[in-house]
Amino acid sequence: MHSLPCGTAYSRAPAKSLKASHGKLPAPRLFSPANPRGKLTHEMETTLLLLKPDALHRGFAGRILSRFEDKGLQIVGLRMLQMDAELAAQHYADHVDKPFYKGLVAFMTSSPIVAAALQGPDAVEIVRKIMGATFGPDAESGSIRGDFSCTKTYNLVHGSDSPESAERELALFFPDGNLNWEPTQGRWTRE
Ligand code: 3AN
Repeated sequence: MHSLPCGTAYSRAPAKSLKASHGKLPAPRLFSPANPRGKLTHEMETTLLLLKPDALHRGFAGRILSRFEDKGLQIVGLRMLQMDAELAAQHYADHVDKPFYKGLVAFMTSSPIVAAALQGPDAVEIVRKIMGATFGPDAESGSIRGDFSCTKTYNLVHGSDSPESAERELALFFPDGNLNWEPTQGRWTRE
C-alpha cells in the first residue's frame, strides 16, 4: 500500500505511475463520434483548491466540493489537514509584505482545512470562475463566494491563480503527487 494522502483503491498501477506529475498531466485519449481520433481541444490542467477553516466550520465542505464535481472536474487528490506556520508561509510567500498577511496566516492555521487537486480542461480558470471574486460582497451570485460569503475577511476557498502557481502549490499540499485515474464518465466532460 502506498502512503499517498488519497486512497489508492482506484488504481492497480505500479507505484511509479502513481507519482503523476503536478500541474499539466499527459492528455488522455478520448474517442467519440465527434472526435474519432481522440484529439484534445483544451489544455488538461490540475489545480489546487483549498476549503478554508470557515468553509469547514460552516459545514460547506461537501456542498463546495460538489460544485466542482457537478461542473465535470475530477478529484485527483483529497486531504484534510491543519496547516502549520511553515506551510502557510510557503503557500502565501507572495503576500508576505501585505498588511493582511499575519491575520491571513493566523486564520489559515487556526483549524483544519481540506485540500483538493482538481483536474479538467482549463481547470485553473474554471475553478477561479466557480469561486468568484476575492470577497463575497463583490462576488457574483452563483459563485461560491457570491452565494456563501458576505464578509471582506473570510472567503471560504482558495484556488491557484495560474498553471505555474498550481504546480507550485500542488507540490506543497500533495508532495507524493496525485492519482492518475480515468473516470468512466470522462468522455462526456473532457472533450
Ligand atoms: P484570491 O484568493 O481571490 O486569489 P488574492 O490572491 O488577492 O485573492 O489574495 C490571497 C488571499 O489573501 C485571499 N484569498 C484572501 O484570503 C486574502 N486577502 C486578500 N486581500 C485581503 C485583504 N484586503 N484583507 C484580508 N485578507 C485579504
